Amino acid sequence: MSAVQSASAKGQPAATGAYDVVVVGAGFAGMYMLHRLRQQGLSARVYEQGGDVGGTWYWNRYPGARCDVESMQYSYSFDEELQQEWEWSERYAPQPEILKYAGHVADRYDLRRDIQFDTRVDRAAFDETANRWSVATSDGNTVTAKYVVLATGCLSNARMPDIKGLAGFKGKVYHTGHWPHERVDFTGQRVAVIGTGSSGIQAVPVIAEQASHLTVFQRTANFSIPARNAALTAEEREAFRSNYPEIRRIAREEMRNGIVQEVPDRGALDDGEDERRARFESRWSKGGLTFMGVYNNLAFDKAANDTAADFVRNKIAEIVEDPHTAKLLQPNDHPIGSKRICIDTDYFTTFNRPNVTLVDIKSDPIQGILPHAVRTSAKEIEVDALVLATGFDAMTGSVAKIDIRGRNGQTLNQKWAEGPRTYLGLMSAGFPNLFIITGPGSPSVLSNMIVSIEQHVDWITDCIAHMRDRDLVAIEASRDAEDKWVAHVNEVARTTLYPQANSWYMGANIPGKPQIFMPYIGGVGLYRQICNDVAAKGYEGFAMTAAKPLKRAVSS
Ligand code: N01
Repeated sequence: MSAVQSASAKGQPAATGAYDVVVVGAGFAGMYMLHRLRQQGLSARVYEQGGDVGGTWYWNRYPGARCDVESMQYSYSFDEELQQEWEWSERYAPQPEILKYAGHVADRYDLRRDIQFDTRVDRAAFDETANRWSVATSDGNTVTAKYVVLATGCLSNARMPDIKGLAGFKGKVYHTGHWPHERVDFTGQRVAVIGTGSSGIQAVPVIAEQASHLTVFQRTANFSIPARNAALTAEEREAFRSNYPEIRRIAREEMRNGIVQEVPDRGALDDGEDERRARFESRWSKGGLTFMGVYNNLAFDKAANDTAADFVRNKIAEIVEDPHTAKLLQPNDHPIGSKRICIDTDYFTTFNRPNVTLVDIKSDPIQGILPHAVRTSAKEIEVDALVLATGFDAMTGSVAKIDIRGRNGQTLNQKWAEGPRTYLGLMSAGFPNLFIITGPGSPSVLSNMIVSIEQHVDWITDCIAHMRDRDLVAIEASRDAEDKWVAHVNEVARTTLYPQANSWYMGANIPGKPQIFMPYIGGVGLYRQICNDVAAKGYEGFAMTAAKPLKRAVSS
């Protein structure tokens, strides 16, 4: 079935002609963008590669997938009725429930009628005379729009590892970021999981319960904190609901990462050893991302960071019964939190199961995949299924797949060859009327994504309304403002321990990708203030072009 047929089969009209805005992606960013544009009376067309809304939650269906931000906070705040009516079942929502929520939002605001599914945007070119984008899609259509908004997601371009022989493997191969829609049952199978980031760490305990044997191939050990997931009680839900507007305001304005939590009043070295251990212990028992918020200097001071890292390493040694396996599972090559910290349910305990083996591929690298086995330099391990939990070409990968041409035909990929360059993460000089939601140079992946998405969408909507009200036809980031912003993003990152890890934040997981710290680490509150100030000063750092007056016809 062609994309056009499939779009119309879903009751959607095929794209016609000209729109005010084309939005790329129908995840949480694209859906809210569409809603806000409609409220402004603007015409919008959304293109989505997947078969339905949900973005990252549409694709990441692997066993054990759930959000690491608590569900009462990982949800839209733009409509009080919506946040009052939705009933989250658990502290951390499982993927199917988040996808159901996305579907509910699409129904509630009747979004799907302007979304064309199963359709990729292949090319977008800016016409400097008309000040319009021409957008070509995988169904063979081309439409035009005054603005293009990239709501392509930060972790949506799954990365297949370049391992010799992978294509010749005779069993099933799965990628966590591109999981089948049908239920996958590993019962009785010998399974290999390659990769121990957040996805692998969530999937391993669930797969271990099904598989006859599970072999986990670990290149880099990761820090992980227990989620302590549980059903939400009516009282817990009510505690949020009765105070939602204020909780959301605090998340937006006062929290670095957009997640309301206790704010630390001291650094790790301000406490003696016993007091420090007690505090870490209390956060470990509570579980979740807030572990890193116990002290205010864990992201900045290596000696402080070491105290937290040692605490977690000791926990791993206590949990994992085999001392050799425990040693391998203890991360020792990066500060805790400098790679995205993982949140798990029974990850380390899983290595006490008789049907689970850990293979350290740093000391015993994978040489290749055989038709029925994984071969390392020391051994061959027979497996029936391969699970690749090898991550994403993060933050820029999905944008790079689109052939985007701005002024003078320059492509965004050419411009970003040495690393992404944006002003505020929102626009890139030379690409007028092209907005990015949670792009590189904005807090995005270092924050509660929905808080950052709503802030970007609201800012972009206000900007478009401002342009319309003043009859302006183009907006573009200035080179100077962009250079200063890129320098600032790097400068702030350098004050932290983050650049010390080979993380996907740095692009270090993709061979050949320029290594630059991509997200803005200044915090969502400060960042929001900067964006608001820029707008209040008449969009300082952006050049805006007025419509040319129409030439009068000369009459004799
Ligand atoms: O990907 P990753 P992910 N041979 O890049 C290994 C979000 N997320 O999908 O570290 C062997 O973190 C790689 O090894 P190394 C979250 O923000 C959120 O797990 O490069 N191994 C690493 O172990 C997260 O950070 C949630 O040495 C190879 C792993 O694969 C982000 O998504 C859940 C390899 C990749 O880890 C990405 O997480 C899931 C190779 N060729 C994801 N190539 C929640 O909300 C890579 N690896 C809870």
